[in-house]
Amino acid sequence: MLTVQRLHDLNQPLLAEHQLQFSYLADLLSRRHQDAQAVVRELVKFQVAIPSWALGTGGTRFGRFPLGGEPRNLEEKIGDVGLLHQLNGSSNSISLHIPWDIPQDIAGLEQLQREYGLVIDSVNSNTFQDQPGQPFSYKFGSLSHTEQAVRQQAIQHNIDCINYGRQLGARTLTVWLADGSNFPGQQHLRRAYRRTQESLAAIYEAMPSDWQLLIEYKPYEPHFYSMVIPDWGTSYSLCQSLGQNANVLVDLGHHLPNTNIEQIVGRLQQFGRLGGFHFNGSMYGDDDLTTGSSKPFQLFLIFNELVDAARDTSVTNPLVAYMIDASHNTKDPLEDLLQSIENILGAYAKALLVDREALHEAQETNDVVRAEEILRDAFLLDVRPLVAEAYRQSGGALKPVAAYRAAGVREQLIQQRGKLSVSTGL
Ligand SMILES: [Mn+2]
Repeated sequence: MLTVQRLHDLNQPLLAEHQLQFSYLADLLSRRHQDAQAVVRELVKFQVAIPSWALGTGGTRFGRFPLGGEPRNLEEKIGDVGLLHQLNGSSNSISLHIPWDIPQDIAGLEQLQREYGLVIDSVNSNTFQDQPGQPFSYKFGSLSHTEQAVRQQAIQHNIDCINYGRQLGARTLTVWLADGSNFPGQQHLRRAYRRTQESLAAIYEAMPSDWQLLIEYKPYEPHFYSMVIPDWGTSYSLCQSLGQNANVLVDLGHHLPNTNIEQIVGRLQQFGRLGGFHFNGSMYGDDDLTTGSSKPFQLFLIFNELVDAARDTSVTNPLVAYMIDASHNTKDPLEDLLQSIENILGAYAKALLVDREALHEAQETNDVVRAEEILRDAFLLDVRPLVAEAYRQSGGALKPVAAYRAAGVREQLIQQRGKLSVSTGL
């Protein structure tokens, strides 16, 4: 952990320039009848959960190149997220993966969470790999498996996840199914769906009434001929069949190239079924790159839909749970997460600054060019002073990545945990 004094000292030399940039932008915005402080307040409120599996190097199926100082247990993972939260004030929650991070000392973990000002927001089940000592294999599926005993084992694992989560105050279970088939004819497509629906219903039944079940979809991988839940339509139909507390989770990397993700986001909000987000960056598929690294305009357009729906009183979508789901092989994972959050906040700030009334008018009068120009005006604005001001108001660093480096955090972590420590995850 950095001391308050250390953060203050790191900010001090940057402060004068920051204030100059912020007041210039605030002045510019007020001429457009927009309130910079109101945007900053929204940014300060915005929180993204950090997954317990993103704190070590990962990211490829072929090899890992640990950089040292990776967290060796859940307690150290909470410490890493606490540090991120200290630097940017935007990562106050953790998404737990079971069984990679089964909580042991509940009282100790709660104490740690309080110290760092963190909550455990969700638990993620894993039926995409076999665990040591597990009676049945998931090689041919889990919740959709042809054999009842395998399905029952997978259902019970999800119920166990709920029970772990309850002890730590979580209220969300996220299910991503790797079930599917690799060859035509391998799996009966309709029966696989029906079995999945029945298994999910059993999990939903066991879930406390103040919890929500988030169902993720993915078009391919690990199975390449068919996935049982390949698209948002399948997720949506499953949620509808389960009840009010089941909602769709959109993972940005889980789409075929060029899919219009912002439209999916808009549709799900229209139906009141957008439950959560997994942020990451994608060039081709589930690449798990830094959020917003290669497609910042797409990220902005997604936030534009989120802000638009949030301001539309006819939309009754539940509160959306924001999480990062990425894992990196070439970057320091903590720096990667700081960059992701910075890009997310930037996209959100720009979406908040879209002149929504003018856009509405342009759309309704079919003024194509004006509508596009309004979006571009907001997108091309340099909102970094707003994001930095949000960090500052949260007690964080004006430039989190630079502060992380200047404070020598990784070097300290290597000293404490060793060069060879390897975090659980993929
Ligand atoms: Mn995901």
